[in-house]
Amino acid sequence: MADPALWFEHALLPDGWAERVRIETASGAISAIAAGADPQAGDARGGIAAPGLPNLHSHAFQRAMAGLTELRGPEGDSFWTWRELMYRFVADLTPDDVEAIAAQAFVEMLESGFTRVGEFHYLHHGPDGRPYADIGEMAVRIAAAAETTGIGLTLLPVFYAHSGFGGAPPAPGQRRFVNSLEGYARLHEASQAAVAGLPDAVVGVAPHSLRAVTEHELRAVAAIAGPVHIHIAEQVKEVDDCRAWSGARPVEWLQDRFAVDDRWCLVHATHVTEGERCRMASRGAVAGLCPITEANLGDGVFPAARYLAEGGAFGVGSDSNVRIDAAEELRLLEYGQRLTRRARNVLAGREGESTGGRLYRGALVGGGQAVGVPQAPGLAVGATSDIVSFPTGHEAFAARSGDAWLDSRIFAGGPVEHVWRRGVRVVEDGRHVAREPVAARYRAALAGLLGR
Ligand code: NGQ
Ligand code: ZN
Repeated sequence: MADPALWFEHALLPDGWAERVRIETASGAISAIAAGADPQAGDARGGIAAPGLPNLHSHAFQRAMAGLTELRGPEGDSFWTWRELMYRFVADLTPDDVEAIAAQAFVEMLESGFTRVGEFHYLHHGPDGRPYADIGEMAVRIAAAAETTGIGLTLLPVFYAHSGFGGAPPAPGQRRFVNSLEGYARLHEASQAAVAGLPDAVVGVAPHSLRAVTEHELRAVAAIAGPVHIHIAEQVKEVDDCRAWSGARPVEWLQDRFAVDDRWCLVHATHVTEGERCRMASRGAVAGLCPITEANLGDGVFPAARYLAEGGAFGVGSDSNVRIDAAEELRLLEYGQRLTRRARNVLAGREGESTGGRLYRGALVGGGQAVGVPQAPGLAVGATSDIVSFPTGHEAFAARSGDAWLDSRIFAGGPVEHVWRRGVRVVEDGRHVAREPVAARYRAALAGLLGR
């Protein structure tokens, strides 16, 4: 069925920027693109259009603890002390809470220009560790939040079984995450059922980390179809523990045993050697970078300059959702490189290339690959009609053109104007159409949760 057409003053197409672009959508996909076109009566209009970005890695529930872990503890605050706080927070969450929090997170993602989320979903069971009557109860809630907000969902049900390398038994704080392989098969089936009502959902698999799975379990999980996402080499301690256990570093261990190809998304991969990095790039795996969370948790800095120069695929994710902002993820990705290398325009590939343009197109293509929805570096016929526009009238975009619009969006605070998902406008003038009821439900959930 044809939807109302969209008309933009400017639009990013795969081969560059075009003016006066009219886009038709049918059944959620772009069916025609005409440049140099006049708007027609009834067309929705916007300023500068580009495809929405995929958010390749999120734990939606963590949005509710954003800002609550910035208090200095007794000593040595770290990723691991943060994780203890996160485990305490997770202990009480109900399915209603999870749905309310996820909807709020998804609203904020859409408002920042993310149009699809890879939800790395591991909070499966009740507080005592027993599955809900429907083992996919929490997946149903994530799907409901996606439906409420309109965001595209790539659901990545997580397999989690151990607390450390070599199959160590899970810790009490992890009991809500844990499944046997048999349980996981049921959970995976239930996850597919949970998203069946969404028009373009994708289901992949997510072995949580090499800390949480054995080789045997990883083989079984990776044998299931769809994108494979795994946390890897995020913390130095994780690398050290992996070496103590196996003699190899995490990425190396994985690459020696699995064909880590374009099906795989290596989330963080912060601490890699040159050899590991080159192998990632040449086999086509996506580096799932989450610069805001990686900064917040004190992870370290991924060697993005060298990796991109080697042609490595990457995308960005909002991970802990401590702050949800697609442009800020890209900005911080570049700024981490600038700060450590004491240089500018590090991730642009060649003289004359815009850094923002390189980052935006790279995150579109690599992110799309990771979430199982291949994506061109611009709006293209056949692609889902997931579109973000920026307002030409805003000062941040004044007297600019082409990739300088993306640079102004990413580095200079240029805001989002509208967002369409499958051709339907879900964000108008920077605000999600369901922001009020979603936020009201979120506030009520948090009042209950933190008052409990
Ligand atoms: C998670 N988050 O699963 O939420 C993890 C922390 C872990 C990040 N790695 C827990 N950023 O890795 O064990
Ligand atoms: Zn994560």
